[in-house]
Amino acid sequence: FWSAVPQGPADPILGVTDAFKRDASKHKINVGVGECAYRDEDGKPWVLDSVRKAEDILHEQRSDKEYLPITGLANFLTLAAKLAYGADSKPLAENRIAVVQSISGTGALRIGMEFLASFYKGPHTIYLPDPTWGAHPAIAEKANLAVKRYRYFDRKNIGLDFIGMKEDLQNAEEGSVILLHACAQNPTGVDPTKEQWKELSDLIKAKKHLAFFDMAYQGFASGDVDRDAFALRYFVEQGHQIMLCQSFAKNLGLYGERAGTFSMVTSSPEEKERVLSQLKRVIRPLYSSPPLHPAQLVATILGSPELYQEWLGEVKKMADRIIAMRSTLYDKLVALQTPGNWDHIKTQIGMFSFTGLTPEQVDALAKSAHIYMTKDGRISMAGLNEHNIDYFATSVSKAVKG
Ligand code: PLP
Ligand code: TYF
Repeated sequence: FWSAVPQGPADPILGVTDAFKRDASKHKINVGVGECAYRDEDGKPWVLDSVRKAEDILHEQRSDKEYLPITGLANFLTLAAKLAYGADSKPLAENRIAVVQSISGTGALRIGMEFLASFYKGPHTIYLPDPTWGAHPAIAEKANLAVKRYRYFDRKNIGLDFIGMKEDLQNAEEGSVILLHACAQNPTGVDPTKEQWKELSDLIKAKKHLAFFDMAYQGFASGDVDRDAFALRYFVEQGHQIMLCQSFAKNLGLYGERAGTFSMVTSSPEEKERVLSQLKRVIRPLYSSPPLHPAQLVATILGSPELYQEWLGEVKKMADRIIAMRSTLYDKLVALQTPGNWDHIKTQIGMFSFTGLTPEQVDALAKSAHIYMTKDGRISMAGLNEHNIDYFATSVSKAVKG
């Protein structure tokens, strides 16, 4: 039956981890993926205390294992929407946000894009930032949306290409779907400023585009969940009927549990009900209903004042450790008189840094220093810690000096 099935290409991000695993050196460092997950001071995965406590509570509760409704656990949906949109959100109070549980952020993207493909009256073209997370184009194509790119990253100045971005959004056909990373853009670590977000909101509104937010890192950028939701909430305040993919993989450290939501702002409770009825028809043939445990976990934490406060502290701790690593790496590269400007290491936001290292330098680091990162020079700051940062900075400095 299957003799003609060709070997599929390896995931370029996960390939980095394979190479890392094969390397026997004791100095080896993985700042590719695998380490896209947060790591503690000792380079170990960290399960949050708030999550452990929620698991204990759930264990005590001995709840049953009945199916969830197609749209997910009601209490979870309410709490998750409040976290994203803010407790004082107007459309939330007016009961006109349709929210469904999703298989983390990836599943939310698929639900949202399938819904667009079935019901969107505008052009079935989604504009993705260049560059963006590797899975975005594939998810869009599976949902039969045409993919176009808008300029986002200025490789020369290692920062936002705001002029290019505005030009491309301006020139896009009216009513196009624009995917925006809500904060901590993956892979560049470069976000628009508040003022730039305001301009983008005006432009997107004037062009009647639809803003489709991907929020995979709320809290991870600044350590403050409200500050990281600024762009999303501002757009909503300005009357955009946005769509939102929300992931709890990073900010709650629930990677493998697959907790998330997809939501969309509608114009009335009645419209919300119609939209929900169609979201159910997207979900039903995909996986029938979502998993119970991750929703219970998140709802237990967000719904308990004590666990919620504890979790906020833990998000801040993760973000602060990453910010501290940025500053240490910057200081070391400068102290080593590494040619070039390294300001971006400090100014970039979130887990990732686009170092500006060339593919040749990336190769050299793997061969001679056992340091692994993706070909585009992206590093995950979470892969660095007090024990390996000296070696990392010295090796990068050497690679740049050539
Ligand atoms: N969106 C972005 C920008 C991401 O970086 C990721 C994961 O790293 C996701 C979505 C989805 O992740 P998950 O499906 O694990 O929630
Ligand atoms: O960009 C990253 O590194 C994360 C993690 O197949 C990821 O989004 C990457 C690839 C993949 C699954 C997760």
